[in-house]
Amino acid sequence: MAKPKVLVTRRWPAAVEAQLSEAFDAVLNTNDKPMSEEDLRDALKSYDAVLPTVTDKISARAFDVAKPQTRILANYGVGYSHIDMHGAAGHGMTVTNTPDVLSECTADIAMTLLLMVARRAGEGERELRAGEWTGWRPTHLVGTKVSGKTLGIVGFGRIGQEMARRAHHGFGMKIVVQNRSRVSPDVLAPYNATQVDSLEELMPQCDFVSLHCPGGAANRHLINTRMLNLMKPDAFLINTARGEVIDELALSRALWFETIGGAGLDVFDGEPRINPDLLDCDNLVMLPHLGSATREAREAMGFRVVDNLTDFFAGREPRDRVM
Ligand code: 8YV
Repeated sequence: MAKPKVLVTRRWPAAVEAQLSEAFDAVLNTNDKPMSEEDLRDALKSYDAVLPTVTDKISARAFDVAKPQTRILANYGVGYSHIDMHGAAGHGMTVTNTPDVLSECTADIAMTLLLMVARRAGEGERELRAGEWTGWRPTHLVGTKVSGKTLGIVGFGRIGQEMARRAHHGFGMKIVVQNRSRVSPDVLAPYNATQVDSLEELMPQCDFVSLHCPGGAANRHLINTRMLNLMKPDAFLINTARGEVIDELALSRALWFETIGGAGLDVFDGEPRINPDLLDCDNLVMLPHLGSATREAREAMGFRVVDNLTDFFAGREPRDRVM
């Protein structure tokens, strides 16, 4: 029997590409550029499986194909808001993702941003590299103590829980959680966390707020001017979820006018384009979407995709089916 024809849209870790090439008729996108909507649309016509990443916007228009060949979209990553799920559902496609294997590394990056912005590490590095450091002085780049402070976690899935583990056990932080559904007491207990009913309740009591909810239309601009105004004037906002969750214009104003203490962002609305309003804010640390960027996580994500595909084409239920 012919092997399923599989499109890998970006370069993946070599060990995973090798396995994909062995198990499937895999086509590797060797130029490693984001695919256009047109190319993705064509891909749906000719591949049994498409393996998108966050840079592949599979919009409603891309699904406007009479009889697609594609039966499964095996996403490389946990977030899949770049895939129009109605479009995929309309063609009865299966969609899978790669949860668990990147939770620790993504929480590490959220913690990195939190520490960097609180301790003004980004500002310090920029100053030093610019040759502007004039030496130690008691009032130089004085930041905010992290230990013992209150951390609000928006979205208490796997990554949110890993963030709580680091913050509570490593830094003695008090954890407050907001989640779309009720979190079981057993899940809150290890971090001595309390759940609140709304963001309105969470924002004013936190020294740090870290976003770990899904992106997509439902959460677009969840953090807007109104929410930013509810934050303490010296509180910090961290985003390793999706750029669209924050209204970046509202955030740039809050940073510029210092109505909040600062922010740390790993993701951006319309990335890799960065809203120019953000670039001038000193109290902002920015990273280029590094959440899962470790050798270990990226390989594990790839092998998880291989498992999902293998199960799907063998007629078994893929473990990470999201639709
Ligand atoms: C991935 C991420 O690297 O998994 C996710 O949702 O945000 C990233 O860590 C990226 O999505 C790959 O497609």
